[in-house]
Amino acid sequence: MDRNLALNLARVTEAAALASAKFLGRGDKNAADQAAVDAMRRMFDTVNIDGVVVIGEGEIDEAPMLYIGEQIGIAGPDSLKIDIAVDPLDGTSSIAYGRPDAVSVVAIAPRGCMLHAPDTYMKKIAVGPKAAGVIDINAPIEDNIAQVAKALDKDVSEVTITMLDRPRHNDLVASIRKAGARIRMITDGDVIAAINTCFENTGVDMMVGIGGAPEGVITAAALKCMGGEFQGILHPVTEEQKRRCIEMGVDLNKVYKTDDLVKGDEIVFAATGVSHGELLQGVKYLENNVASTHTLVLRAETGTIRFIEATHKLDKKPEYAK
Ligand code: VTB
Ligand code: MG
Ligand code: MG
Repeated sequence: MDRNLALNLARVTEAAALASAKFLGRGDKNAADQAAVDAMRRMFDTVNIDGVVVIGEGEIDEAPMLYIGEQIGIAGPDSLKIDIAVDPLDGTSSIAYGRPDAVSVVAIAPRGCMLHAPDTYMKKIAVGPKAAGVIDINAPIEDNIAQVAKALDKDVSEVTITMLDRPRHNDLVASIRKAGARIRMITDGDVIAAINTCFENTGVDMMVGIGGAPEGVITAAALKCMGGEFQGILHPVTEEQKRRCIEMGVDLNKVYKTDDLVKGDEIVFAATGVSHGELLQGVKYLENNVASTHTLVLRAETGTIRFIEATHKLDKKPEYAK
């Protein structure tokens, strides 16, 4: 895969971040999401790829842009055939209510390498590279905690687990407390929460709990690039969601491991901070109509982890990208 695509992916998430950051704290999550989707879609039109959206904003009839199956990029006869997974704004509520850790994310892999995940919930567990290989989503949480503590050479009381703050996690919380580990709750955004496990300075060792399945694929792409581990089990709630899973040919009992979600190592991933976060700074507005962005770019082939700090002269940008 052309390594320069990595910079183009950063451009795509930067554009979505710049467009949606203006809505911080303004109470309108749909407007923020729409701005991110529009900007991302327009920027993709400048990239030389033959892409198909595999993880996107929904079905063709419900999403005018970045719908599943949409052709993306300026495809020529020599352009790369790829699968694209996008979440132009993960954490729409975080933006609407001025909370941390909203991000814009994109992952790509060669055509046929990404799981077509239904828009249902997924039970998830994720760890960084030092604890890769020791987790098992079907084992009791206390066993996973013990394994991770051992792998990280920490006491159980020092292991920090992050999860979405939702009533559906009450039992999980009780078991973790009983085991004696620490919990860091997040209001939204389990993609960046899982990525945080790969960076020691975030203080987070493991991400667990139930979140979106499409985001599970994107998370797996990121963790694979960094040598972390992700496991997920689809968790449809309604009959309609179960029907959708069966229709899409996914196995409701299967543990989807990192490699099942994204095959091979020709993977490129980019995430730009929209609101302020532990790992990525949010978009900031500086003097003279300049804005700054902070982006994480990953490539699985080489394992390179790159942070890109950019300043953008907004007067010089096309309307859609500012
Ligand atoms: C969101 C979001 C997460 O899962 O909360 C969601 O913040 C689903 O959970 O990042 P709820 O329906 O309880 O909000 C994610 O979108 C992604 O997995
Ligand atoms: Mg979204
Ligand atoms: Mg999302």
